[in-house]
This record gives sequence, structure tokens and C-alpha cells, in this order.
Amino acid sequence: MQGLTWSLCALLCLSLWEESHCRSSRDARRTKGPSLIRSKRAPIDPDDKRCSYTFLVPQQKITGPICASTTGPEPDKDRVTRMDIADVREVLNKQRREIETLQLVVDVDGNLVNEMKLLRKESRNMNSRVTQLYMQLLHEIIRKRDNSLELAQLENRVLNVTSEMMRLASRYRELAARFSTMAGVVNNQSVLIAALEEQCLRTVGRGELPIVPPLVQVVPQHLPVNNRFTNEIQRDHNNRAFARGSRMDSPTASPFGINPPPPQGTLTADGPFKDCYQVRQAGHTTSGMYLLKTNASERLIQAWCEHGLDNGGWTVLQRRRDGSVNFFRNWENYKKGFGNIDGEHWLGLDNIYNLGKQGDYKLMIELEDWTGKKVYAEYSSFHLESESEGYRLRLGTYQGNAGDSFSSHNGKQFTTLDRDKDAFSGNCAHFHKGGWWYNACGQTNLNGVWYSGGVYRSKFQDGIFWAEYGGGFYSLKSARLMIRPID
Ligand SMILES: [Ca+2]
Repeated sequence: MQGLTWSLCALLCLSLWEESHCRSSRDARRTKGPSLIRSKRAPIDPDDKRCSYTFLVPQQKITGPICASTTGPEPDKDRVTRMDIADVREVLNKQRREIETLQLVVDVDGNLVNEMKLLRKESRNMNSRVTQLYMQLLHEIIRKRDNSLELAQLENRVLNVTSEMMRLASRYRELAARFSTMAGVVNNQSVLIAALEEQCLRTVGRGELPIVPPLVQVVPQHLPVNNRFTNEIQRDHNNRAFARGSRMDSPTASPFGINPPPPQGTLTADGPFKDCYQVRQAGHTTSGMYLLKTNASERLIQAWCEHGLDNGGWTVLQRRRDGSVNFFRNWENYKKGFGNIDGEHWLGLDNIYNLGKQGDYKLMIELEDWTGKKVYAEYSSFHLESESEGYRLRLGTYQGNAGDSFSSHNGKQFTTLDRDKDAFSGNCAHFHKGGWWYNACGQTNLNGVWYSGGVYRSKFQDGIFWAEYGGGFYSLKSARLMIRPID
């Protein structure tokens, strides 16, 4: 009887254990079994994960024998407990393995989650970058479209300007042709007017007509053209050419040297030199005023040395450029020289003669028309004879692009308004209003009247002309006579 009771107790215990298999004490409290209450055993050591149980026997009315006994069969109780423990341990081990497996899975899942997070973050960054690049591309496209529009506008403008230029060039050519024709007509009419005037005077005055020199008949094929030509050249001549202190009909009395103008250019303390070529050889490369002294004279000469043309070393004998100086002067003036060394001037026949005696010189004549074009006439040799020979001109052979209008003056003496040495029956200086080596009278008049604008109208050909370049009625804008020793 007692053994049966222990067996029932053991069974009850086993079944209870199976039912509440390691549930927590909370779950145990929630269990509202009418017959079994499992109380919490507190405190439970968290490290001790083994379950421990307290079996409470339900209160019931004991009607039979009580199986609890302190002196019960110990061997049966020990055997059951070991089995249980073995089972429990086996189950526990199994669960631990499952837990470990689950833990591994959880770890792997955690890594995957982290990787997923990283990937998501990366994806967001990539999206942001793609958006940024797209915006940049959009801006670039817009910019290129704007550029292409601007380019198209510029091309249109270039086309318009080119078209306008072509139209203007065409118009300019038309005007140049018309001007050339009109200039020819003016030239011819001047000759005709002069002839008619002569005929008229001859008829009225019954032959008591002053003899006038023949006009230069050269009408060049290509007149230098400029846009400032008007029919008011004569007025301009009267008002402007001699507006700076001299009258055309009364030669200036003060010769160069007596009342010299204040120098406005550079004047080196170096020197004196025999000529500008020696100045150049001394190392001076700046064009300007230098002191010269020729071998034949003790007199110092202020002269303009041109070092900017053809390697320099040119001594300037004469210069015209703005009409600021009257060149209609007497013999004494032409002998001594006059004008401003840094502007219009005449170096003086005496000085030119003394310079030429020092060696073999060549002559360069530089002419500039009213379009700014410059042409040159060079003569292979140049010197003057003495005053007793009327400063007779001695020229070599011509070369250049201005045409040779000076060789016809070769061998002629110098003529001024008060000393007639020319080949004409009258005085060429009176008609040409200058001093020159006149023939009868000549193909060039570089000491004539400075007319503004080029083509001029005058009773006589008294402008600064060079027949081969512009004709007798085209007054040049500037002219220079220069000498340098022959190379
Ligand atoms: Ca004469």
C-alpha cells in the first residue's frame, strides 16, 4: 500500500513537471489550476538557469492513508529523480542547441540588417548624387543653348557688318572714280582758264601782257585722293596757309640765325658733328636737333637729324608739313636759312653748299600726299656749286617710286624773288611763290605755297607740287629733302 502511494506521487510529480515544464514563476502564478499552485521561489539566481520546483499537494480531505513518510523507500525516489534530471538535461541541451542555432540565425540576420541599412544609405546617397548630376546636366544644356544663340547672333552681326563694309567699299570706289574724273576736269579747266585769261588780257591790253611761265601739263592717271577736298582751297590758302605770322606778298626780313625761334626738339650737348651721319655713327639713334659744324666754316649749324628712316644718319635740308612758315622769301633768307628746325624750315644754301663739299652725298626726297601715303625720290649724288655760281644744282641719277620730277632742274642756279637766275624770261619765283632751282619754270616746286587739302585752284602753279606725283595742281601735304654720305 505504501509502495503504491509513492508510485502515484511520482506519477503526479512527473505529469505536473511535464505540464509546467520550466515555465517562469509568473506563468505559474497565472495558472489557475484548481488543484495545483506553484509558488515563486524568490529570489532566483539569474545565473542558475536550472528550474527548481516546489510541489504542493492540493488540499484535500485525506480519507486514506498518507503516503508521505520520512522513512519511505529512498531507493525508488532517487531513481526517478535521476531519470528526470537526465531527461531534463537532454531537453535543456536540445533547447540550448536550438537557442544557439537561433542565436546564430539572429546574428546573421543582424548582419544582414546592418548591410541592408548600409545599402539603403548608399542608395540614398547615390540617388542624391544622380539628382545633382542631372541638375548639372540640365544647366549645362541650358547654357549651351544660350551660347549657341549668342553665337548665332554674333554671326548675324558679322554678316551684317561685312555686308555694310562691302556696300561702303563699293560706294567708296564709286566716289573715288568720280573724284578722279572731277579732279582731271578741274586740272584741265585751270589750264583752260589760264589760257582764256591770257587771251582776254591780250585782247583788252593789246598785247601788254606780263609773260607767264608754261603750266605743268601733267595730269596723273591716279591722283592722290583725300576726303577733305573742297572748292574752298583758295580761301583756305588765304586764311590758313599764312595765318601764323607772315604775309605771302611781303617776304620775311628776318633770316634764320638772326632771330632764331626757341628750339622745341631735343638738342644734345654732344658735338658738334660734321653731319648727321657722324651723329648716327657716334651712337645717337633718336631723331632730333643736333649741332653740326662743317669743315668749311666755323659757324655752328642747328640741324634736324633723321634717324628713323633707312638706318638714319640723314641731315634734313628742308621740311614742309603744315604751312606754318612762309617760304616766299628773298635771296638772303634762302642763303642763311629760316624756319623752325623742329618744324618747317630751310637749312640755308650756304650750309647746304658747305655740307656737300665734305664728301659724296646722296639726296632723298620724301613726299606725303593727303591720304597719308609717302613716296620717295632718291638721287645717287647731290651737291651745290658756290654762291658765285648761284648755288647751281648737281644731281645724280634718279631712283624711287615718286617719279623723276627733279632731273629737269639739274644744272640750274637758285632763283628767288629778288635774284632771277632761271631759264624763263620772267622770274619763276614770282609765279611759283618760292625759291628754287627753277628752269622755265619746272616740274617741281617744293618751296611753294602750302595748300590744305591737295588739289588747289590758283592762277599759277604755286603749290608744293611734284609733277610726276599729283600734277601741278596738287599740293602735297608734306615734303622733306635729306642728304647722307653715299654708302
Ligand atoms: Ca628768268
